[in-house]
Amino acid sequence: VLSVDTIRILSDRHAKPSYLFFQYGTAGFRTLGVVLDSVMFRVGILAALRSKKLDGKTVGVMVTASHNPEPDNGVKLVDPRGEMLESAWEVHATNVANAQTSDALIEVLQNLVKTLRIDLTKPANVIFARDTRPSGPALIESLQDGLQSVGCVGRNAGVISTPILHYLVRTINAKGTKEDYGVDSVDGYMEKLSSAFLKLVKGKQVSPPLLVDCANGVGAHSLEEITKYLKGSLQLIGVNTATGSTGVLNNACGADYVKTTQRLPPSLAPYLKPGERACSFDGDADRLMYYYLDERGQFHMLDGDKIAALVAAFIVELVKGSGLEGQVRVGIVQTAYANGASTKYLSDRLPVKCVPTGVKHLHHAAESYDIGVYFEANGHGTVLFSRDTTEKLANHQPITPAQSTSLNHLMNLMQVINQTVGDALSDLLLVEVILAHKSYSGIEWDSLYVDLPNRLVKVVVADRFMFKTEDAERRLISPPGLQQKIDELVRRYEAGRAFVRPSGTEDVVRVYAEASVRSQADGEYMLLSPKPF
Ligand code: 16G
Ligand code: ZN
Repeated sequence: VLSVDTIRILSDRHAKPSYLFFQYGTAGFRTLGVVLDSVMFRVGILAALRSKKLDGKTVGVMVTASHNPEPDNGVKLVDPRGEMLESAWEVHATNVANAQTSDALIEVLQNLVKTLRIDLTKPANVIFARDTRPSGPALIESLQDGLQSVGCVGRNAGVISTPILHYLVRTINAKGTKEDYGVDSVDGYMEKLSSAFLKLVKGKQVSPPLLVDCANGVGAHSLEEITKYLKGSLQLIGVNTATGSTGVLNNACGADYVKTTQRLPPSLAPYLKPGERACSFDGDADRLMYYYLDERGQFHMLDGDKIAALVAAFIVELVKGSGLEGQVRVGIVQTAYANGASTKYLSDRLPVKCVPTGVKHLHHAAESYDIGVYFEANGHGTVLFSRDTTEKLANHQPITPAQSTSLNHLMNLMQVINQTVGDALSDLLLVEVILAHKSYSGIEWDSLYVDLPNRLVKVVVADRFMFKTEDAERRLISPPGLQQKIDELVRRYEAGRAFVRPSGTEDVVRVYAEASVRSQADGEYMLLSPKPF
């Protein structure tokens, strides 16, 4: 049974503010860091219970608010294969977080143990980490109290990026199995990525020194580490690496700034020369945005859609080159935010699926392909190789030296890619490998297709829960009549497309529009004149 007295004593020290409601959403719990104490304590308990339920497999807890402002914080659970928490448990998490008193909490927990038939005699293994936010250390202590209240010690992985935590969870659980995923340490991660990278770029001309905007977040640490392993083959120059300063995280820098403003972070302007490319991580280093200045100094963005196009085309080429065409199907997953031009480019070549926003939906859909490439336009994405495909590649007998080379490249790509979740550092290495192989500059990469001009704005409404969508968020079913109005507007514009969806992370609805001409994509938006992005 649960040691009710211990839980009560510790829970009283982490009382829930009665006026707040917490929701486990697309990004876990996320709100102001100062109100998250009770949530952290309870997530500690829940993580331990989830581990017990999964027969003692290791479960991850990541404390971060990603690209959000510095005072925000959040927490999400990571399942044993390094994936997002199973959705059924999102509801349990919400219930646990909202029990008003310690007694109410104990009751919710006891119910959970009973209905889910959790065997409390099983061990609980939890690994946890945080990003660089100032509110992090105190929140980690609350989390540890939660773990302790159910007799779980947990492993503190310190301050690391979200994708490294996902990697650690997977490696710990895969250890000693057929699906071994590497060594469960930051060094193991760096070693795995960098050694595959070095093999892939051997004898190739790699990028000149590359500026990497770390958003003043934990990605700066990853960048510093990987530099030691890259042995000068790729020079990465960190900008916005001030993780010790307050007030700078994600401030006028980082992947989200680039995507939403479609601008160069001002802090990079002194360094980036015409013709050169650079990239930005977000605050927890799971998103990556590339961009370059053309010869006239004009800014061009290479977002998640452009990364998907680059990566998918390269993988298809390698699959063909290995002699596996027809045996290994490559597919793409996007969301409604994918630029229409990218969808056209990709669907002319490959199967493309559209799913609702949120990594768990993309990841899940990508699992149905032999090799599934998924990217959100915002720069979050990765590539998944199915179990069968992994075996097929390992057992495939190439019949020519060229086939053997392609196959080797594919096997090494699998090692560079963090298959658990989007990973800015791993994606950066992946992109640089491909650019080196294709001898592409930013300009050539960009010319795979031309983005349709688009506009994304947020609109404050009285009740965003009135907005209900279907068809992977591309159409509204409520409020009644609104979709017809959108359809009428969109019909007036060439290559027009627009959708409205309620945000899962902010109290707003998002409005996206694109058309073949900039003024048209902006058109009706100007009439509405809400706040940008
Ligand atoms: C979260 C999601 C991200 C999505 C974004 C949309 C995860 C790990 N993160 O950050 O994938 O793009 O929410 O936010 O799933 P929105 O619903 O506010 O537009
Ligand atoms: Zn992030």
